[in-house]
Amino acid sequence: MTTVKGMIQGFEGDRMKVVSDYNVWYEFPVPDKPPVVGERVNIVLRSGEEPELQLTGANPLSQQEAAAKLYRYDQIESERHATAADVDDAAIARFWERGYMVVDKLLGEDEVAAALAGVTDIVQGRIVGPRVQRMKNAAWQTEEERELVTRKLHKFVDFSPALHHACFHPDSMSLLARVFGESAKFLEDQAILKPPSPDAGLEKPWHQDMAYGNLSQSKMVCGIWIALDEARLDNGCMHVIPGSHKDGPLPHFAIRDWQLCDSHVHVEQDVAVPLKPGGALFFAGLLHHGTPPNFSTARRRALQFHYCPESSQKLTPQQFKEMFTCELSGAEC
Ligand SMILES: O=C(O)CCC(=O)C(=O)O
Repeated sequence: MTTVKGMIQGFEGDRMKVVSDYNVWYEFPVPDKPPVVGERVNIVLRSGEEPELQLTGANPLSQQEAAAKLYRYDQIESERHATAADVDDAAIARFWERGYMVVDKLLGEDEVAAALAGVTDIVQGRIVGPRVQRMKNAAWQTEEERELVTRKLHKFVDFSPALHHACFHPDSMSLLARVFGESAKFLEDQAILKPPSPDAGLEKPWHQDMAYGNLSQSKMVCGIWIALDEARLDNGCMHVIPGSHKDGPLPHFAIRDWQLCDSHVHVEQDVAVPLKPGGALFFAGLLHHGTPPNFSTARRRALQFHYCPESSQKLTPQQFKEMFTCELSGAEC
């Protein structure tokens, strides 16, 4: 018999989705007294038998507690490049040193407006095809309510010319080629909306992007996070730990999300990266980063694209386990 820890990830009808610290997904029937999303659970595995779920009753850190304990708001990024054209070779070397760089104006005003129109059309169902992630049991009557329950969009670049343009922007592609020393291969598109609503504008806990299966590559992935609204300290702008990509891959755990263990995060080194609309954070796929909840009344819509060097290969499941889960290392949180 083995017992693996995990968390309640969400509900679908009368089933509950649970993800383990080994990054394996399970489904269980919802009990009479349903647990809360984020509750830590034990999954008991016996050979030849169905997995058994043990509820622990342990409440996850609240959004307020996470915002207060796991982020600081007094260290603000000051190294900034006005445009992509201002990134010289020293800045590329600095990217590899710190694991990120800021370009204050990657997209111009018209490009931001067109991207926002694309995002809104997907949220409101006027563009059909991309994946849309909403709150569980979300209901809405107005367009505004529909937006407030929508958290994430992905797989949209082939459905919106404006979003395709933002993803394959010539300035981004040439900057990525200089960062990688070879041409960039596109991996993934997302829009993360973090609405001003207590249920949907949740924290994205500290993590390394390459710990997510679709970004687990043999060479360093680079993300570009582009603010479409102003991303501020109070509405969940990006936070990073400079240089943390050099710590290498670390085990992730199913706590409030698939994330680094809270106690493994060097919160004292946290640097916040506020951005104006069109501003971008380029960051290495192993950089520790996260975003606190949106407690403001302002929207915080952002695009996030990931790329890797053309010659990179996807990690095997075994390599992924060794690098990013506690299954083989026995790491604990
Ligand atoms: O936009 C956010 O709130 C977090 C984005 C992020 O770090 C991610 O989804 O990997």
